[in-house]
Amino acid sequence: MNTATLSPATAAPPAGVPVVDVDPYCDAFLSDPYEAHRQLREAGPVVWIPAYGIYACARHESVHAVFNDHATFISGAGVGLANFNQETPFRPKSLILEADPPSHTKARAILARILSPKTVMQIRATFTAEAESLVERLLARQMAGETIDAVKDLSEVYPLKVFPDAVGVGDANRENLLLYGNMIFNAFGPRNERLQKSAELVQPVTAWIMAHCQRENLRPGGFGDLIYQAADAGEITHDEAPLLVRSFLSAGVDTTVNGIGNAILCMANHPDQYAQLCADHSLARPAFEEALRFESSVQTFFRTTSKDTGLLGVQIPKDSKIVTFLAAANRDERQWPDPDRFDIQRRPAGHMAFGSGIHGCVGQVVARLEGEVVLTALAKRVSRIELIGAPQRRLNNTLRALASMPVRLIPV
Ligand code: 8QM
Repeated sequence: MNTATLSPATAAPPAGVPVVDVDPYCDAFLSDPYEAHRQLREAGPVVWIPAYGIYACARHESVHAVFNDHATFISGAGVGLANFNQETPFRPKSLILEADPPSHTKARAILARILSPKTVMQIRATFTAEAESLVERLLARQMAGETIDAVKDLSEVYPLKVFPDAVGVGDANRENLLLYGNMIFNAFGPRNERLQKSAELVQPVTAWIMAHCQRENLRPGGFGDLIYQAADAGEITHDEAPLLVRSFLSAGVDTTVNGIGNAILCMANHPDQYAQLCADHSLARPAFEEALRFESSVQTFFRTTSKDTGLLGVQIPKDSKIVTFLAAANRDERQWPDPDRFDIQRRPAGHMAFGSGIHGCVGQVVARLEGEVVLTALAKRVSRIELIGAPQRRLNNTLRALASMPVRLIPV
């Protein structure tokens, strides 16, 4: 891949904007981002990161402001570091993520209808049964002497079962969805070695993904087929349908895999909190929500300015890239009391883990369902989650991801 288009490290800092000299894509930052997040918040509502020549927001107030002015802070020029006004996107642009009104509005309406609360009511029983049977199988394997990995055996397994089932994708080779997710979330960052490595594996995976966006490979009545029904009804063209199905396969797996993985890790690291959940299963939803605030799956997204603008006292010229640190906003002491405390009694409404505004996660009802039913299934059958080895992170340019988490599940 060509690295010559990296924003120059020499880009002159704009006058009057605080400079924060961090590399949000180096191993140290990604391994433990929270101190650097604090530094970014402290420096001001809008700062400059010279290594990439970009503006950055890490406070809740500024992240919220960017997401809620979609006319100034556009998505159509890409929501990663690359500016699509200046370079070609690495894949055809998403019709929803990398789009602005009015075309975004049309795509969004279709996905919002498919991923509605009514749909969630229909899939709830199946999603619950799958979570319960998975936990049961893990306990049986553990009883037979196996060590359980809460990532490899649980947080990767569960979404890879229920979500592609709902979309209508066949069983074979679903792990391709994880390889694809790892690549596209790396691709929102710079063209570094991390992206390079994940992209090397991806060519056959991309072909598999595109094949599974075709109607003949999607179960009639599944989410994917419903996109084609919208095309039949004339809401989008038949050419656009596969690209919209691709959004399910891009956004629907690696995000929930890590949302669930991070939530389980929070529970293992905070046994007092897990005990509260075991005592009151109705805390599963707020517990998952707090885990999203505490360890946000998606750490960063970019916007591009459509015009010269001012943001909380800082002047930003047209066609600038601005990175929003969702995860830093979620630990902003200006917004949350004692933000570094994981507390499932907190009701963290207004967290930025699903974004905000017109691009706020359209699949969040399904994501929340998955998190809720997995935590409930655990709370019913497991009284304690003990780490029996150091959890390993999978460093990704955008995701707060896990590679492994060996655990002992203490049955109730
Ligand atoms: C991130 O392809 C897409 O439409 C798409 C890809 C990734 C996401 C969203 C949409 C936010 C989870």
